[in-house]
Amino acid sequence: MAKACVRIGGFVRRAGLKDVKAFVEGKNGAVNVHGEEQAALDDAAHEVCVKELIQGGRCAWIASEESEDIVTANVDGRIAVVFDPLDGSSNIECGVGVGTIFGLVDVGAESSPEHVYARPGRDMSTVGYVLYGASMVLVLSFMSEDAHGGVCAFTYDADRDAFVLTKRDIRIPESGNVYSVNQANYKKWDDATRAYIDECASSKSLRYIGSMVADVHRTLLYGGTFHYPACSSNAQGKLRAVYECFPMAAIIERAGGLAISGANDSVLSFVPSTAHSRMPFHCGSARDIERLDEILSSEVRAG
Ligand code: P6P
Repeated sequence: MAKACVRIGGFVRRAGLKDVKAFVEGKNGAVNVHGEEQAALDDAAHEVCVKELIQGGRCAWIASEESEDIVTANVDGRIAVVFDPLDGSSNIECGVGVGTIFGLVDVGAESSPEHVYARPGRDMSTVGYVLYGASMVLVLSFMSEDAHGGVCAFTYDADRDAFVLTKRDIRIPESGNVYSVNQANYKKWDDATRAYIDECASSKSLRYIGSMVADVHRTLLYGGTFHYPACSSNAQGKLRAVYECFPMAAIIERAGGLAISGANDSVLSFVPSTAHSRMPFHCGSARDIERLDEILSSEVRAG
C-alpha cells in the first residue's frame, strides 16, 4: 500500500496539469474537463492499489470504494485489504489535502468475499492512511494488543524514495478546542446531535476541510472531534463503514481517543451488511466524545 500511495501522490501533484489523465494512463496529451479528470484519478488510484496488492501475493480479497464488487486478488492469499484509494478527490482542484485510507483483515485460508466486510471493525489487524498534503504522511497502526509503537507517522522523503518515521506512539489530546462537522446539515440532524454541536459552537472553533483524511489527521494531532452524523438526507450517514470509518476509528482509539456511531455504539463494534454500508461517525478526544455519548444517551432515555 505504501508503494501504491507514493504513485498516487505523484498523480495528485500533477492534478490540473493538462496531461494528468495521460500521465496516469501512460498516454500523451489527453486533456479532460474537471469531472473526467477527477474520475480518472480515482480510477487510477484504485488500479495502482489493486496491482500492487496482486503483485504482493499475500492478499486474497480487495474491497475498494471504486469497485462495486469485491476484487479477487490471490487465491492462496490469507489477508483482505480494504481501501478508499483517493478520499476527498473532489477537493483536488483547489489543492486541499486528500488521502488514501486502508485496512487489513486476516481472513485465513478458504475465505470468501463476505469475510472481508461482514465482521466488526475491531477485526482489522492493521490500519492506516496517507495524507497528500504539504508533505506526504503515512499514519499506521498495528492493532494487535502486543504490537508496539501505537500509532506512528512516516513522512515521505523523495531523495530516499522512502517513508521515514517522524512520530512514534501518537496520543490524541484528552480534549480539544476544535470541532469539525458540515454545519450546513444542522437542520437535518436529530435534536441530540444539534444539542451537542450547539455546546461546541459556544466554546470551540469550527474547522471543516471536507476531506476526511485531512480533518481526522488534524483531530488526531491537535485533539477535538470530527463528525459525519446521520441526517434526514443520509439516514445512515455518508461515510462508508469498511474503508473509511473502521480504519479511522481504529487509529483514533489506538491513540487514546474514541469513535462512536450513536449512543453507546462503538464504531468498531458495527457489523456491515455490505462492503459499501454507510454509518454515522463521530470520533476524537475521549472526553469530548464521552460528552457527546452522554447527550445522545440522555435523548435515548428521554425518547
Ligand atoms: P460533505 C469526501 O467526499 C468525503 O467522502 C469525505 O472525505 C468528507 O469528510 C465528506 O465526504 C465531506 O462530505 O457532505 O460535508 O461535503
